[in-house]
Amino acid sequence: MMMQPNRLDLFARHPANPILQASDWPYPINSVFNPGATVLADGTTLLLCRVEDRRGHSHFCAARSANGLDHWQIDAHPTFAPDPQQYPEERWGIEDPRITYLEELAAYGVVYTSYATGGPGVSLATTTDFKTFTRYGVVMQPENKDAALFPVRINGLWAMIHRPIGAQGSHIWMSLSPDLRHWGQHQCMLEARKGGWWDANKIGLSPPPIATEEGWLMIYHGVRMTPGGCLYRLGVALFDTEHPERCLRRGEPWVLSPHTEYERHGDVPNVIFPCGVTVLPDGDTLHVYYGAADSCVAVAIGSIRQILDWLTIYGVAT
Ligand code: BMA
Repeated sequence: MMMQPNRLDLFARHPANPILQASDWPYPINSVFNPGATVLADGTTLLLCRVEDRRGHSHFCAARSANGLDHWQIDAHPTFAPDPQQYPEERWGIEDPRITYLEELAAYGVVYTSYATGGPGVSLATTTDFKTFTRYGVVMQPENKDAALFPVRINGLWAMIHRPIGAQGSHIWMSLSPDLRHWGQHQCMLEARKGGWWDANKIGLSPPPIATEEGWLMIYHGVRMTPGGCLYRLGVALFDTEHPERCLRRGEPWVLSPHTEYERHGDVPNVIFPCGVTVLPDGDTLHVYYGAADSCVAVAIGSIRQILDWLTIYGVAT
């Protein structure tokens, strides 16, 4: 493969990063990271942030901004908190929300990690206003995480991407459902590579899949285990619109790697972990919202067109 180093950087970090941190919060917290993202009907960007308290448990708190970059209005109290009485799977908190607008239901689907004695599982809730939420409970039992819904039914069925933990590596899977409650027809979408690759052994979905003219664009994370700890980096892959279990192209190099001070230092160093992406009104510009070092929130700007072009050069058909 011919490398063109100047074309490897697909995302530009916003100069105001980190855009949200614990000191911005209206109540005492340890850290804020891994936000889900969506654009509301009035154009406001909403981040549903994972907030960790000083017990080490997480809940979600919404932050809203007109331009998705600054002047964030943060809810005065937790927006969506664990409910361990009725949902024991949330006993140790809820983490890493991923938001998808479901036009058919005129509601947002929020898929998140629920954490308790059984390990991390995947739970689902819906909301129309990010004030009240309807819980569906656990939709993928432990150990499983890194899940998000597709915005539309695929061949008549809802579809969800998730990441079960496997003895032979942790790969990205897809499942189908008639009603968002009963899930089946499980298929592996993307396998972790092996050996010396940046995405060997353990990968997971980052933000929900993005609809493009050429297929579903997936931004995923690869975890490299090193003697100095784990490195969380991002890669991209493209999947067939009608059959999203079919990967069309997969990038070989990573596209974003921990580099700045706020990504390299924090509660968990060397982590870039996006759970949210928004597409700007031009239909091309992406705001990728990520947790940096499990401590704060940052945004990287990208272009769908550039990523698709890049995949034709640096991607391989699978
Ligand atoms: C993953 C998830 C993320 C976290 C990352 C790095 O397994 O638990 O919530 O940001 O590890 O610690």
